[in-house]
Amino acid sequence: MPIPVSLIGAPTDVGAGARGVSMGPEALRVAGLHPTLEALDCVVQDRGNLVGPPNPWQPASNGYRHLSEVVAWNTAVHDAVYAELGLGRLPILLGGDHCLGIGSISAVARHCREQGKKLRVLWLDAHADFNTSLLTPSGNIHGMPVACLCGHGPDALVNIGGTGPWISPQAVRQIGIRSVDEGEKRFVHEMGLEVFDMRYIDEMGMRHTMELALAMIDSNTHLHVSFDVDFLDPDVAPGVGTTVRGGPTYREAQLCMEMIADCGRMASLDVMELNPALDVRNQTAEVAVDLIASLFGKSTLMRR
Ligand code: 6HN
Ligand code: MN
Ligand code: MN
Ligand code: MN
Repeated sequence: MPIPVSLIGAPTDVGAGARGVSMGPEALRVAGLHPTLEALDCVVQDRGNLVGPPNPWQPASNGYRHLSEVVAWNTAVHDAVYAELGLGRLPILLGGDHCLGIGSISAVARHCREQGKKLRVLWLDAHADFNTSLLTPSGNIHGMPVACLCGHGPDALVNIGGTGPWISPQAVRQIGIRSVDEGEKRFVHEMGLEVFDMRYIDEMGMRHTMELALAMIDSNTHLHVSFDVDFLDPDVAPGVGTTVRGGPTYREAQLCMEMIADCGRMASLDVMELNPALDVRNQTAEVAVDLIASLFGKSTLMRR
């Protein structure tokens, strides 16, 4: 059965600490995302790019940079993702910085709430993105989306598209984490987030990690994958704003994506933080497209 997929571009960097991820959607298109998915039995509609306010490049105020712009962009993302889910389509959000995970996942959670579905969120990232205005070292809201979705953030973001909090920490599995701020670390433990950090992956391997991260997913579970491209080791993915050494290799990342595909429950996806301004010859976008192909069932020998 072909999978109906919708591409939604969100060309903004209002939540980030470096400019350039606003060019991410176009870089993914140039790297051939649309034809790649079609070759994998998806029926793809590219909805084009959302529009929102420009990046005013201001310092933080009350612990947030660009809060009103971040709210505007996330509102647009929420509405677009929610509409695609209502059409029975699988939305792929092309970021854009990771603050947009708030709009995307709130829409997914709203859809699940209405459909009586369970939600599992896989957060593939070098960072936990669990800061609050009091904990953040930067004020950049791309470091806060998971906390906001769990109810710890400004009302305008916690209640986007309805009455939040949209998820509980128990719905989330974080994979690849290797950079967490001091206060953020305490808050992650306090809230009981399940984190498979790089130390865990080093010791136990990606296969065991993914078996646990995907455990208890059943036919009534909506699996959302939020893929921050800085999840990957900078050797294979230099084109991101916040590189952190020691991430998954190309093969480890492929295995991660292949195991997600095998579970057969992925129903929405974010591809975030790709920064063409820091890339060389669009190689990071190409790697991302390659990994997305694996998420949709491309594998070396076997077909689904
Ligand atoms: N991302 N923890 C740092 C901060 O400023 O809060 C970095 C966040 C990076 C966020 O890559 O999506
Ligand atoms: Mn549905
Ligand atoms: Mn992130
Ligand atoms: Mn990150």
